Amino acid sequence: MSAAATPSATTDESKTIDGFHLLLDALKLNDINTIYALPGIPITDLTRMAQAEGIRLIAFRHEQHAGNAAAAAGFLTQKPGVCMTVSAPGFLNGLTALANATTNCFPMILISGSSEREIVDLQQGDYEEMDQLAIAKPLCKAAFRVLHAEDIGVGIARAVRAAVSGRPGGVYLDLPAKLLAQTMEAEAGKRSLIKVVDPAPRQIPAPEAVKRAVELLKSAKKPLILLGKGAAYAQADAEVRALVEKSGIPYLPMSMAKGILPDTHPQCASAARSFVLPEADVVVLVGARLNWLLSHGKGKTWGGASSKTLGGQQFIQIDISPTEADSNVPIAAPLVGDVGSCVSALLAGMGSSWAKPPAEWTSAVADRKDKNLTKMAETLAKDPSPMNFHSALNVIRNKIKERPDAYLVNEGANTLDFARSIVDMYEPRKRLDVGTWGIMGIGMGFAVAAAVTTGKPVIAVEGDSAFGFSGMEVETICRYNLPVCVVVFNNNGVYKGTDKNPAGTDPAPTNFVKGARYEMMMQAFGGVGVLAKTPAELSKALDEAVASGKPTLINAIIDETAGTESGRITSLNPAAAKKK
Ligand code: ADP
Ligand code: TZD
Repeated sequence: MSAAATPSATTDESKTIDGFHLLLDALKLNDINTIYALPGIPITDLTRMAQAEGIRLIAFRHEQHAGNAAAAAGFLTQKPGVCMTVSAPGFLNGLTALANATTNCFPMILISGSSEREIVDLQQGDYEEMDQLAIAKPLCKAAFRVLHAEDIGVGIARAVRAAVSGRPGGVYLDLPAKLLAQTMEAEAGKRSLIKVVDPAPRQIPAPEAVKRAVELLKSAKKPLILLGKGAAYAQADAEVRALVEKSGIPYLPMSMAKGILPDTHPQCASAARSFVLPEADVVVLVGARLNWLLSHGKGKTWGGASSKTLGGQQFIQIDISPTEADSNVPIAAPLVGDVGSCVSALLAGMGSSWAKPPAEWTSAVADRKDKNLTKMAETLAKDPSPMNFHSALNVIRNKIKERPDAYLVNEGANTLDFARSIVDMYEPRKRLDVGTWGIMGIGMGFAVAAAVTTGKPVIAVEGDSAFGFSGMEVETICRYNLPVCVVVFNNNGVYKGTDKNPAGTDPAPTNFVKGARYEMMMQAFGGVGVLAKTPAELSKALDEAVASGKPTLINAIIDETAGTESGRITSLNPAAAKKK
């Protein structure tokens, strides 16, 4: 460590170390080489020193996007993504991302500077005073505060372990300003740091649980495998593929599990989703929760007579969290452990002479799928003017087919729902989207993280409303010259652009300025901006963006009457008692 970069070590610099450097050394010792941050009191020097110490520092314009970047980096790398913020408002801005990461089971650590404990605890009115630890606690997996320099090593070790072990999630680490300037003897400081050993140990399922699951699967006449983003996160791609192919069972990927096997795989049942869910008799959930995205495992989606009734399926659930089973419907065969270990154990239990599912089932699925794919091909072949979601997404679909290594970031309502079914993914963990909460605002943060952690091209397909939540980060994309192409699906509003205010001259709540020139935002910071009104123009601009790697924003003009309110989740809108 260079003595020059240790401004707070006063007397004999070579023999002392301060909190700033202990923290950076602890992160480096645990292979954390990137920090997503927004500087200010008390972490400005920390961000500078991180750079001086060889950590990549990506500075954002708003903490939520730094936090989202950290979360996506955690999902992609299985290492906790680290976000650093200032106190109170900066911390709160980062907290949404931390809570979202926890909801999505992504490992991240939010490190926030905080004001002086004595003043905060007596509520004497400090600069940015807030009891951040208390506020963070209920919103994340774990929260810690470090008060003494000699405990920094333990603090980082606990944060890393809490983030990645078991069900991954977000961890908050509170660092009062005074801590950073504390000094201690350098050798003792070095000894106080901990390199965590095996922070996310494999968790092997119990043999009797495996046997139970194999027996149930053997009895199935219409089995189905459902892959979730836990399976994508686990990076057990070969095991999952072996399970699907050896068993011969049709599978359905949740949106961020698309690409674990290519969506064009013959056993992929995505195009027959509404057929396989109610029809299946035994369902193997692999890293997927039976939450709202799967209609809680019951009701009409699953063949139940009403919204609360069970469809009669039996479930095998592979999950690292022992409390996930039975959260919505009874789980006949829970398999608690990591996806790699559980799937390997299932494969071993299935033996070498596994009978494929009855042809009656697999051919019924294939028939339904073919029918729906033919219908989809007809829709995609149309070329309406102005473009609609389908004709614009067909361009994205072709590009990802040509460049399966590219990342697809996706948010919006119709833009999200249509892209999920139209754009096939071919490689694991290439699709990053609104996740479990269906949250808007992840776009630019996720795009930056994908570009920074992999260097691959990133295509962010954004509803115009969705883009607005993180749009200022196009400056960040330009500043770091990242290979990100943002495609804004511009239909002049939230969902659609056609709402009218019946009672005045103000725009309706879902209206935006018509004909907005989003591409000029990218141009303002030196990137490439293109207005695209046809699929040919969109395709040309996308080709150039991906080939050049230059920060690009394509303003894709979409028919403002296309799409529906809330996309595919219209039914979640509460119905007004009195219709106007
Ligand atoms: P999706 O939204 O794709 O359906 P969810 O986020 O609902 O997926 O579910 C992911 C599940 O995966 C969570 O219940 C989580 O506990 C689990 N999970 C995360 N990582 C692992 C892992 N390595 N092994 C097993 N399960 C995991
Ligand atoms: N705020 C946050 C943080 N998350 C949300 N999901 C919403 C608000 C509500 N919301 C949706 O669920 S989708 C959406 C909002 C505001 C934007 C839809 O408009 P869009 O997409 O222009 O992005 P489409 O493709 O034109 O429908």
